[in-house]
Amino acid sequence: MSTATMTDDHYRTRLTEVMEPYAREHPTVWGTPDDGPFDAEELTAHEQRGFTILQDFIAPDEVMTYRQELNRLTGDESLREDERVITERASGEVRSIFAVQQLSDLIDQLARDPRVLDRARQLLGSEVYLHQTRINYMPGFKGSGFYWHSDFETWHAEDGMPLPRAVSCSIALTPNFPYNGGLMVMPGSHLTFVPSLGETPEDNHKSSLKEQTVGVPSQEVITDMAHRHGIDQFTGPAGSALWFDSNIMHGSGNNITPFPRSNIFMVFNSVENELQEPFAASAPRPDHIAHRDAQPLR
Ligand code: 6CS
Ligand code: FE
Repeated sequence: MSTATMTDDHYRTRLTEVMEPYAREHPTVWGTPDDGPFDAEELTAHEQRGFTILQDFIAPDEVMTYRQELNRLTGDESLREDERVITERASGEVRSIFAVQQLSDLIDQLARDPRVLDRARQLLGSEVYLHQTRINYMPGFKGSGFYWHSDFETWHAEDGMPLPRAVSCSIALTPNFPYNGGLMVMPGSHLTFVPSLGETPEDNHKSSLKEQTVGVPSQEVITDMAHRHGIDQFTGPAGSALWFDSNIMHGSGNNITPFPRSNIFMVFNSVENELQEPFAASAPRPDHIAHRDAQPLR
């Protein structure tokens, strides 16, 4: 029996010298076809590709309800100074709202909806809790994107997430076109962990959520991965859902079109993977970015 403990650092990153990417040690799919709505073929595809797109995941009337909820939240001036609201550097428009289930009962219920919760439990093979939720607005004309990154690299380094046993569900509330800042993913890239160079600055989250510069892979690594894996894009009508592994390499471009690209992101973590001390940062990030109480979501 190995003496490995949850605090062992299986995914060292934010190093002082270059370390080559290496194979992920842990599964992508932790559950079985009997554990939830995904069948054996879908689970195999998710294990290999690192993401799954479900068209018509929520109905058009539900989309309208959540769109109205987003408008209510962006229209609520009292929220502007709330630490959960991140604004665009250039325009000052709302870029993201974190821990949005605390601000919206509708979104709190969506995270507990069996269509969502049963799939998260199946992929992670356990009870789950919300590690992070956010709404990305990606407004028209001035929406700025997110450079290539692995979410898990940040969640491991800055939040103390031990293993890549977390999954994100992104639900499109506006049509995701190829040209309005749609999420790009490298299929299969989740099977490689890319250690990054450079220590985490104090209070990094105060800048990284506007533009991430620490923890991002080198251009050489991105070039190699893009050639090996290719790049897919999450496009589809409002109501589509993208389930993607915590370690998949992804990013999005700017949005200079008039068409906003608004999504709800819900990040589920296994209750068996609860946050420890950050593996590469001096202090944990605030709870609204990385929830630290791993009570099973019901
Ligand atoms: O740092 C984070 O937790 C957030 N940053 C990005 C770019 N994606 C994942 C996550 O929402
Ligand atoms: Fe991300």
